[in-house]
Amino acid sequence: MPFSKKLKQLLFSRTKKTNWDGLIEEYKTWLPVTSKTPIITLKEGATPLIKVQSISNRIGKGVQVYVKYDGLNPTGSFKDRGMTMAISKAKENGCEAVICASTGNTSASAAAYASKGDMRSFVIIPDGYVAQGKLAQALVYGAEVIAIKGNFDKALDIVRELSSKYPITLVNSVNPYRLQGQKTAAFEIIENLGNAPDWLCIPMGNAGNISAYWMGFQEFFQAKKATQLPRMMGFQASGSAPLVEGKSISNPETIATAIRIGNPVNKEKALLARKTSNGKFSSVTDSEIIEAYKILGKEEGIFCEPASAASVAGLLRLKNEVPKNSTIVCVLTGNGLKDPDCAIKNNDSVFHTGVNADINSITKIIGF
Ligand code: AN7
Repeated sequence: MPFSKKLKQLLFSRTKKTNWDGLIEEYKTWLPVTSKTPIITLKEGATPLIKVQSISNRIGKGVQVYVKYDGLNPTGSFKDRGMTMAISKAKENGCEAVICASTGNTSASAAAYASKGDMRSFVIIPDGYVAQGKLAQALVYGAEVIAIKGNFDKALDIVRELSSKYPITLVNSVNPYRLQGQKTAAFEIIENLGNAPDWLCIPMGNAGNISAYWMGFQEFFQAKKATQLPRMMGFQASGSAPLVEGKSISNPETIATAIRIGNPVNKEKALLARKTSNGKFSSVTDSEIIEAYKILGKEEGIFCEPASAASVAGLLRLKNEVPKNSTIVCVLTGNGLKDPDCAIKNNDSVFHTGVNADINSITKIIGF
């Protein structure tokens, strides 16, 4: 090859891609995007699957438990997977403003991606029931925040009506692009494990995520990228368990405010996932949630939010039903930093305050 050509090649060849470019770029062929879709991304996805020995040990029987730590997405929750899709499609369709109802995480994610895509965002939240970190995010990302005297279910009714009457795109999980983006978490799990797990344990609020995972597992199974399908094990907080009880709850209550939802919009999809996967829905108490939350923090160094710990609490509750030598994945949907109030109230650590700033006082506390 002549030197000039070689030089040209060197100068103009594309640099090797070593960076993760976000889940739409990675899974394009599996998603409803075209070359015309503007990809609005914060490089979400590719979150770690972490073995949690302390949970495996509590179950025994040669069982291996992993957590899919989706709290490591750009805004700290799994919502980013769905939001990159929903906002990219909204942008493609010429939308200028988006709206959602939210227990917190959806609002943070919608606000961030809307800003990235140069759109306005409006978020309706239940006044006083959104964790501080999530509220802080929505405000910093530039959303217009509307806190209502009513719960999430009421807020969702309102945004559904608004978006049907006015030119504003709804980005709750009734938006089908949300579930499309979220299904990629199942793809990543299969790629990491080399197959689907035996059980997938997941918290449920509106039940969008469990429906999305089931879609993802089925698609990879049909494409022969996995030789089995997991049982879909969905968990709700006992004070907020419409899918377990089989009826809407008008005043849902739980410490896990993210899943304080009484009338899940994706109910039918979730029930189908349970049926076709031979899955099971159960409830866990707030104290079981906090117990799992603490174990993950102090024995694994993993800080998740209370709603996420419901997946591990649920697995521990169903311990006796876990098959020998099985592989289980629990989904940790959100980061613990989202809810600092819960963290400070619920831990077993010793916190010495007002300590004199001298070495003797501190030496004494440490116990030398
Ligand atoms: C941490 O942000 O509904 O069953 O408005 O934030 O798909 O609803 C949050 C839900 C689990 C439940 N874990 O997921 C909202 C919202 C965390 C969450 C769920 C949520 P879905």
